[in-house]
Amino acid sequence: RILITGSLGQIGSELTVLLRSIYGNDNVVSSDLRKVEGSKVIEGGPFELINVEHAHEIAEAVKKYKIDTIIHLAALLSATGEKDPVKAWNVNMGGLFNVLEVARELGCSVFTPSSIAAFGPNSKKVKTPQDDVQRPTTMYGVTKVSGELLCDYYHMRFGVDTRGVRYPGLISYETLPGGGTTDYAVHIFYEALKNKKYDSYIAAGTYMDMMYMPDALNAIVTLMEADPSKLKHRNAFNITAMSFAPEHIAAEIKKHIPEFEMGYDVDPVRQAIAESWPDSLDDSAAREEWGWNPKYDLAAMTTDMLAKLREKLDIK
Ligand code: VAH
Repeated sequence: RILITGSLGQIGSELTVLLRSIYGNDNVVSSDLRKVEGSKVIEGGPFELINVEHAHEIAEAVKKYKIDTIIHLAALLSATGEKDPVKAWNVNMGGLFNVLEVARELGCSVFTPSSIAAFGPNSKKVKTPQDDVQRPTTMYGVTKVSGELLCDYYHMRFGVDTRGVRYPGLISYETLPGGGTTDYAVHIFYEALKNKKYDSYIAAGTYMDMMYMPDALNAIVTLMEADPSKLKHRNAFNITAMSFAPEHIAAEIKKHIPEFEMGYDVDPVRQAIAESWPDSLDDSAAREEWGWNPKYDLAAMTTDMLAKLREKLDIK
């Protein structure tokens, strides 16, 4: 059985539904800090209230449901983390440490995501290699690098089967992301449909790696089912599907909504975070070691996002 932490988040809310469709509702236990009545995550199968800063709550759920795999998603993202770095450290590192300790004691595998945020200003900017300098300048990035090292340690020292990917910005229509830097690429779709205008808080010319949620979810299933003997890396595979700047996604949206107008109202804090990250990743290691192969590029994602959001927002 699988336990997912942070099930009500941007990734968790969709991963829970997907894994239940693959492995069966009762084999996927969702959890989060709080309950949201009526959410598919809660109605569709077993749910537990878990604060990942409390190790015993994780351990109790693992014992209760005989969990063998923990997918640990509960974390504060980059912009939120800069508003409260102490909380970001406590939740991101405290939570991960607790998950790894429970996994070590009770024999679970662990998937937890890292991020392009694990790189910093002196990492190679374009086609950042799988193994490169990592001196991130956000607390979120510090927790991501530390998390990668902690997961490697628990694998090396205790044999815990830890795996993970470095996600780029994730774009989806089910659940709004909470406090990321890349989230302009999600908000732009809502604004384009509702107001035919969007003022980007990230400046033109600022490249970041991005990925559509279906590819992001598929990466978790494929990596967790991969033959471990083929994995030279483990916790921090670079993966990406596209790299673009705000003007590129605006131009793609204009192909569908010609009257859409893109404006800029740059937020210095999130702009500085974005500029400290790579422009693009080299994801050849993931492709070679476990067959990573994204399906959605900017055009395909834009077409699907607009169609799904028109339905969700009931906009013709
Ligand atoms: C953020 N969406 O913006 C997250 C992600 C690579 C970006 O880590 O913080």
